[in-house]
Amino acid sequence: MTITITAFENSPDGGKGLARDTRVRWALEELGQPYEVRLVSFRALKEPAHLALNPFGQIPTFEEGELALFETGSIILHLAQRHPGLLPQEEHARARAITWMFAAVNSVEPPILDLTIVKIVEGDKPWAAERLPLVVERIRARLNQLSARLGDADWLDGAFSAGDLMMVSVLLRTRPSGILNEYPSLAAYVARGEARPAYRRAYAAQAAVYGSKPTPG
Ligand SMILES: N[C@@H](CCC(=O)N[C@@H](CS)C(=O)NCC(=O)O)C(=O)O
Repeated sequence: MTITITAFENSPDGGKGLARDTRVRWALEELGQPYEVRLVSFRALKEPAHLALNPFGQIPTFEEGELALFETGSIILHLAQRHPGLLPQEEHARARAITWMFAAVNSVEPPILDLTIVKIVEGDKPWAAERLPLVVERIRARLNQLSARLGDADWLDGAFSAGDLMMVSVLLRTRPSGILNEYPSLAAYVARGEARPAYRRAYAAQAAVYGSKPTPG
C-alpha cells in the first residue's frame, strides 16, 4: 500500500526543513519506506477535504490504505512500531524511547513554538517585546535540563531512536534564533542527527519542492 503524506505547497521557511513534514520524511527514510507527497495550499488546508484528515487544518498528514493519521508524534510512533529500526526491541528501552518522543513534543517543543508565536504571529502586539525574554528564558531552562541529561552521550538513551529523531527535529527549530548554539553539546547532537543519511535524503526531498539548497545549513 502506498504511503502518502501532505506538505506545504509553499513552505514559510522556503525549504529549510523546519516544516513538520520533514520529521515524517526522516522517519520514513530511516525505516526504508517509500512514500508519496501531496502538496497542499494554505487555503486547501482549511477546506473540508483536508479537515477530514486533520481537524486542525495542518500538515503533515499520513495516509496508507484505510488508515489516515495526523500529529507527527502519532505518525512516527505508528511507523516505528510497524517497521524495525527506530525503537529498541527490549521492552523498557522501547518505553524510554517513546518517552523521549513525548518529551520532545510535549515538554521541549511548546516553549520553542511560543518563540515563533511571539516573534511572528504576535510580533505587532504592544506587549510582544516584553514577553520575548520570558519565552527565551523558558526555552533556555529546557535546553539546560536537556543538555545536562544528554551529557557527553551521542543519543538520549543508547542507540539512535525515534526519541532522538523527534528531539533533533524539535531542537532544529531553535537554530534560527541562535539559542541552539548557546548549547554546544545540543548543537553537536542536532548536527549528528542532520548527518544521518536518512535525514539528508529527507531534507533534500523537501528542499527540492521549494527549489531550496539540497543540503542543510
Ligand atoms: N502538533 C502538530 C503540529 C502541526 C503543525 O503545526 N503544522 C504546521 C506546519 S509545521 C501547519 O500546518 N501550519 C499551518 C496552520 O496551522 O495553518 C504535529 O506535530 O503534527
